[in-house]
Amino acid sequence: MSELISVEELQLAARNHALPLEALRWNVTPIGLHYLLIHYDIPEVDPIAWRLEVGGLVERSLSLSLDDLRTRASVELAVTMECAGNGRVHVEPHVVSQPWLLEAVGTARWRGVRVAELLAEAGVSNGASEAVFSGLDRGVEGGEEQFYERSLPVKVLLGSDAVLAYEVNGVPLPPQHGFPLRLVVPGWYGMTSVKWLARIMLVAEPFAGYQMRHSYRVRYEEDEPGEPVTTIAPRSLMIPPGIPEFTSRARVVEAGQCVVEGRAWSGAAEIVAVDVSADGGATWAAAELGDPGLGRWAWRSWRFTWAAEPGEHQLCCRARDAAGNEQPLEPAWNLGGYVNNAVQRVTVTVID
Ligand SMILES: Nc1nc2c(c(=O)[nH]1)N[C@H]1C(S)=C(S)[C@@H](COP(=O)(O)O)O[C@H]1N2
Ligand SMILES: [Mo]
Repeated sequence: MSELISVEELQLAARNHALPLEALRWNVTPIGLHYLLIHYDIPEVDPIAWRLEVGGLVERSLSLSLDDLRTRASVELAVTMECAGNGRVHVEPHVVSQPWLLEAVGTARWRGVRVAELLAEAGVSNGASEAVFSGLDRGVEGGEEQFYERSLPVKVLLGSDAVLAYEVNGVPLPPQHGFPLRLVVPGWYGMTSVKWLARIMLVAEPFAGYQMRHSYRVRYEEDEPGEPVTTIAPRSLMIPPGIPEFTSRARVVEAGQCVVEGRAWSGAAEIVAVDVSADGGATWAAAELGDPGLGRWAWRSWRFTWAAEPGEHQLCCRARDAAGNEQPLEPAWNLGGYVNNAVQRVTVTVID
């Protein structure tokens, strides 16, 4: 975090807020505390006139009202969503975009219709390789005017728990989270979960819209295609212990037994361990994992009892998943500042 951020980045940060870290206390994030990422403007959608169009390489095109969707069989999934740019501010050299520190995450209960069921009803035609999800929000990015659009392979969708959600935490989607309907793809970084959905089109060739071809790719040079950003890499975050100083957020903790708690998640495989260090990563000890009450797609709680002795300490936490992916100690750079899941470091002053 050596370079200062600009007023333009502050403008983005003020629009797109993060989860205050103390809100990690809630297993399901109260929706107003869930992070937000909106590339363009929040559209105002008339729910009466609105339709979801399903077309392209399908046997039967569908045009569905909100009532059509709400009267179908529904599922509710607890999903931890995280922005692929989370951690961007910590990579060097500085990457200019939404300046996330570490808190672009939240867990919500999303209710809606399974994408796989809707695709089965429309009938996937031979030769359909991807589904393109189009939002109603329009803007300019990289000099290109566009609606926000992302695609997923049909095979991935049919094998996933992806839902078209019209409710979150028991209420209709708020405007900022995609009213009246959004895609939610568990385990994938947030950019996949297109908000303000208008259309799902099945296509034969990989979709080359801006958000697929240019954004959300791990690239080291402007002119290389790079690798697409897909599932969420493991991360753990702690609730900063003690009390904060207002402007610096520096933590003050009383000496003695200090219970450090947090959450951990991974899209690729389930979390199997969280380790905690109180000396900046020199030595580590295992935290105790809570039960996975919200299911596979939501974060898991953890806790660690720390014998806090007077002085300055740096607390760190590090998650590992069942596929053997572990958080690195140092951030790794790429052009977009994506997928930086380096360990969180919290400096605390312990007083007598
Ligand atoms: N239509 C549309 N969908 C979108 C976006 C957007 O700007 N427009 N942002 C994406 C990104 S980058 C993220 S991280 C998530 C954020 O979802 P949330 O704001 O509900 O937390 O929405 C995704 N879906
Ligand atoms: Mo994002």
